[in-house]
Amino acid sequence: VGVQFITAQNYNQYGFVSSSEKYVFFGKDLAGKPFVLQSEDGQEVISGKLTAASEWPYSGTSVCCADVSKWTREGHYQLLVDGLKQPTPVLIQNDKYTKLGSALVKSFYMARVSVPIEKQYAGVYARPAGHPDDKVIVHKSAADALRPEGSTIVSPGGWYDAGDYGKYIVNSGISTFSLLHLCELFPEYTQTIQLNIPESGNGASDVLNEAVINLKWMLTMQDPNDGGVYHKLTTKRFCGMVMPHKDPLQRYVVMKTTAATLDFAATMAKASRVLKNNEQTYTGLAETCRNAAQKAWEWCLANPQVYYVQPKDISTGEYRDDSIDDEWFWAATELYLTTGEATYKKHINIGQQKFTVPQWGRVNTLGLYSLLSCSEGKELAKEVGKAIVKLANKYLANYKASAYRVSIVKFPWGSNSELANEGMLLMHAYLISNKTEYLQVADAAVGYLLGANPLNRSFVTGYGKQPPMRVHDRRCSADGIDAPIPGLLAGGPSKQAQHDCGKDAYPSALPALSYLDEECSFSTNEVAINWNAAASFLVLGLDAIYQS
Ligand code: G3I
Ligand code: 9MR
Repeated sequence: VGVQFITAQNYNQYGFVSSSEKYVFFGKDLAGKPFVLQSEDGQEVISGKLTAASEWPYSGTSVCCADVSKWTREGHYQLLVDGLKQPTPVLIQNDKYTKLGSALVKSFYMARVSVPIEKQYAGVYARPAGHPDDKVIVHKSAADALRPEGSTIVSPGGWYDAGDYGKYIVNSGISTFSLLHLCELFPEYTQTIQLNIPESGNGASDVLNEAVINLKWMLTMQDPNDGGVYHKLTTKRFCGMVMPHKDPLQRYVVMKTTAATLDFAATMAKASRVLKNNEQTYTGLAETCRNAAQKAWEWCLANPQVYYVQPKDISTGEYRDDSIDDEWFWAATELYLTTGEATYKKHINIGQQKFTVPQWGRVNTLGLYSLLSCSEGKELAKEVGKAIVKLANKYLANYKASAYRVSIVKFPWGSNSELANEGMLLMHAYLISNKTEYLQVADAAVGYLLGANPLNRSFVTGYGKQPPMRVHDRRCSADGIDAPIPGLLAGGPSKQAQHDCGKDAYPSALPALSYLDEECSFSTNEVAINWNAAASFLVLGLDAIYQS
């Protein structure tokens, strides 16, 4: 199968921010050609030459670029390149990233479970309530004397995980954290974000209001008898491509695990700190979260190595993780920052951790982010700063060496979220060092996600010239509306499950080109809360910094 490289220009289709680096990429045949940037009335504003071409091994394509970074004035422009008939429209945005970031967070409202999604908030995407989750069966793997197999628990609310209708604690942890962290790091800015959700105007920020939806569900997943937390709430198998209220399958809570309970503890402890500043709106919730976190921690001390094992009769998402030193670190850190108690502090072993770009199963760096943003973490600031900058420098180097000026070099399942998390890391390096080059790498991640990539497409539904139209999402497939729910980030190119659309369906064996905008492509075109949460942080975090 031939590689379809679109020689047309690849660039941020949403629009550049005035202060960001602005690159427009072209095929190698245009290397060195002169270009001019013109305003709408035909006036030349800057001119220059395209760079020499260089190859991006992940797409096997060679590109050069026009660098129009030095032009910062907002407006609509045209980029004309010698030898190219079509001009490239270039937009420098007035509204920075507020609209895009808000849409990314608004998608969490659209994914709410157990409540109707109402017209006044969701327009054409309004739908009846799905999954009441008021009689969830305790699966054999989760049964004990007080909650025997077949008994039921009440666990409504929260968000659907992804294109499926499961609710998974491990993935909820990092997703909820990312929204909470935005609130903790940028409290004044997040107050200005308006999502038009039922809670809007209640005094708390809408980003927090949305996070609280999932937090409240997470609380119901803790067994009050012992503090342990169920790994997931799920059907035995994935249902068909039907609307939420049409899913006929029985739901279960499955197995308590140490990973889920630690992620729960970390998220609850983090939430407790943020909610403390919102007592008026959420009276008592901060304390509830803190107590739940401590109880979860106690369960983990008594059950330190209970790893998830998928029961034979269950085939939905696993979120299995057998190396949980990073979960211990994260939970201990958040609990220490919330309580100030020495018993947690002694588990904060920065020197013994191998820090990585966060993902659902790699969470220790989330603890570093929290240490950085709390005054209680000050005494560790130097060590924390060093660890973050060391890791960030790897991605800065990737960016500098990249033909597409982007830090991504790996394309696992959800590669787009890998990149969003890299951007989130680089933003923290910027906050520590004040070096703008870190910020540029983060901004370039937005550029790639919105079109500066060899596929020449945006990966966010509803945004950019060529956005995903056929995401793997049951709601989007079954609602009878052509355009998918807006503000969803597609997982992105990956070779991890190229069988999902049948043999030879993918256009290329190269990782960055291994993407299909097809419903069958759950390995590249599904949506998921952890991916949207990382993108939300990236886009709104940059917006907060640009506006400060
Ligand atoms: O941990 C190994 C690592 O040791 C190895 O080097 C690497 C090489 O491929 O693989 C790693 O495991 C990968 C794992 O994610 C952890 O990163 C698996 O190959 C990979 O298949 C797995 O993908 C996960 C996928 O579910 C399949 O289980 C994605 O991260 C995860 O985001 C995705 O999550 C699904 C839920 O299960 C169900 N709901 C939808 C959601 C999104 O697709
Ligand atoms: O829809 C499911 C998606 O949420 C998961 O990420 C994916 C991998 O576990 O599986 C999808 O479900 C498919 C199943 O694995 C195989 N049969 C087809 C299902 C829907 O396309």
